[in-house]
Amino acid sequence: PTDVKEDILSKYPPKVARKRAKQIMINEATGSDSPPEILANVRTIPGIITMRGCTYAGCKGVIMGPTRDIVNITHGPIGCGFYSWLTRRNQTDPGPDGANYMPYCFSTDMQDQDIIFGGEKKLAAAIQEAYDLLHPKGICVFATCPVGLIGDDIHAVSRKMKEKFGDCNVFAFSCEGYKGVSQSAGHHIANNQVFTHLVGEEQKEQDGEFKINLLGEYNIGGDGFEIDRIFKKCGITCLSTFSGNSSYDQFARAHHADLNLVMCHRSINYVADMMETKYGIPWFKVNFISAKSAAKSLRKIGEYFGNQKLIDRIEEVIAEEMKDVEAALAAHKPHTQGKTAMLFVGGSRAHHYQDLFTELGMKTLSAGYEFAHRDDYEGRRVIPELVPDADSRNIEEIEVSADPELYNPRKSPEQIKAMEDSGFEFKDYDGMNEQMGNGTIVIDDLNQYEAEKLVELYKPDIFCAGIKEKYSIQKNGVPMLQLHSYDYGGPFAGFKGAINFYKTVDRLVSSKVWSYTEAPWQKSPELTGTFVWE
Ligand code: CFM
Ligand code: HCA
Repeated sequence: PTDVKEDILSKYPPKVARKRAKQIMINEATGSDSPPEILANVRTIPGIITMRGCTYAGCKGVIMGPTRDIVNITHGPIGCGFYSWLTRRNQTDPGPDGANYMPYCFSTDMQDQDIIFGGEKKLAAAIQEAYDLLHPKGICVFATCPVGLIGDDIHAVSRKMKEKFGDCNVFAFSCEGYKGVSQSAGHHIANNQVFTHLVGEEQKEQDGEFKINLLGEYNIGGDGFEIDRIFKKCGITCLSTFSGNSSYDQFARAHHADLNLVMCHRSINYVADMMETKYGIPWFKVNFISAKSAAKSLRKIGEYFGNQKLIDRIEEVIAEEMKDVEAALAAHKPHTQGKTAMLFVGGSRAHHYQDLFTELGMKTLSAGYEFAHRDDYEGRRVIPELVPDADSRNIEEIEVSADPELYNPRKSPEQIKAMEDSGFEFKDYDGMNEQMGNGTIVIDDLNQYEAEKLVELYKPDIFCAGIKEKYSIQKNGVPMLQLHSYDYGGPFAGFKGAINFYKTVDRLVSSKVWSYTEAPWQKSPELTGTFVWE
C-alpha cells in the first residue's frame, strides 16, 4: 500500500502532493496506542475535482430538506433552489391530512437587479406569498452565496415577518455556499438555528413509554420508516427524528424525550450535547446499519431504561427479525464471501456500511469521508485536540446553559457514573480507522483522479459513492452502488434493510456485465491525456 500512496501522489505538483499526503493514510490505527493523525475538514485544493458539496447543500438540502411542513425558501438565483429540489430522496409520510411542502421548490429567483439593488424586499414578498398561500407553521430562509456577498439581512427580514404574522415561526440561516469548507458547516448552521428557534416550543407533556429522539437519521430510501417500525414493535416511543420524516411539531416537542440516540454523529453530535446541557437528556451513539448493529443498539436502549419488560420485548423482536436475516445471509453470503469493497461517502456512511459488508464476509480495502472531521476517523476522544482554524471559526458556536424551568436530569450523576463503571458508554463514538484494520487505505476528501486510480490499481468487487462518481467507476468495469440515494432502492437500515442490502450487493458483485464494458478511451486511446507538471 505504501507504493499506492506514492503512486497516487506522484502525479501531483509538489505543493499539492504535500497536502494530499496528510489526507491519504495507510492505516495503522488498529491496536495502536498513538494512532496516526489524518488531516480533515480543511479546504479542498482549487482545481481538484472534489466529491464535496457546499454549505448551503448541507443546511438546506440535508438537515432542513426532509421536514415536510416547513416552507423552505432559497434566497438566491434559481439554480441553488432547483438543484436542491428533491434530490436527496428522503421520504416523508404526512398522513391523510398532514401538510407536505417537500414536493415544491420555493425560491426568490434573484435577478441581476436584485444583486445590484438588494434582495430584501423580494425576500419579504416571497415570505408573504408563502404565508398567504399555505399558512405553514414555519418558514425557513436560506442564504446562497450572492446573498452573503451583497449583505441582505435575511435575519432582520425573517424577524419582521414573524412578528407581523404572529402565528408562523420565520427564521433564517446564513448558510452561504462558501461559508465553510463543505456541507458539514451547513449542518452546524442548520442545527444551531433549529435548536435556538424551534426545539422546546411545545410545553405539553408527551404520552408514551420509553421516550426517545433519534438524531441524525434522514429517512433516505425509507430507512427511518424501517427504524420506526422496529421501535414500535419494541414499544419504544420516538418523539422526534432529526430530521427524516419529521414535522415542525416533532422538533418543538423533542425536549420531552428521556434519551437521545445519535445515528449520524457527523451531522448532529453537538445537538445531543446542547440538549443534555439545556434539558438534562443523556445521549449515546447508535447504529441501525447492519442487523448486528441494529440489535446491539436496541439492547443498549433496553439497558438504559433498565425495564425488564422492555428488555424482554427487545430480545423477542431481535430473535424474530434475525430469522429472516439469517435466511437471507445463507442465500447471499456464499456469493459475496471474500469479495472486496471501497466506500467513499459524506460523513458517516463510509463507516456504518462497513458493518453490512462484514456481515456479507466482504473486506473493505479503502474508505473515506467527503467532509468528516478527525473524530469521525480517529474517535471522539480527539475532539479536545482539534485546533480551530479561520474556516471553522466562521461557524457560530452557540452558548447553551441549563434551562431554569425545563432542565431535568433524566439520570442523576451517580446513576450515570454507576452505569459507566459497569462499561456503559455515553457521549462517545469510535472512529472508522480502528475498525478498518491496518494496511487499509483511508482517504479524506477523495477526488475524481484518486477514485479512478484506486479502481485501476485494486479492481474492487464493488465501489460505493455518489452520483458524480457513479458512471466513471462503471466505465472502469467495476460495479457501483450509490450509498447516498441507494440508486433509488432501499431501505438499507434495520433488519429488513439489511436483507435488502444483501440482495442488492449480491446482484452487483455476482454480475459479470461490468467486466464487459469498454470505455471510450479504451477503444480510442487518443482520448487519454497525460498531465505533465513543469
Ligand atoms: Fe450523515 Fe447523511 Fe452522511 Fe450527511 Fe450527506 Fe446523506 Fe451522506 Mo449524502 S447526514 S454525513 S451530509 S449520513 S446527504 S443522509 S448520504 S453525504 S454519508
Ligand atoms: C449533498 C447531498 C448528497 C449528494 C449525493 C451524491 C446526497 O451532499 O448535497 O453525490 O450522490 O446524499 O444526496 O450527499
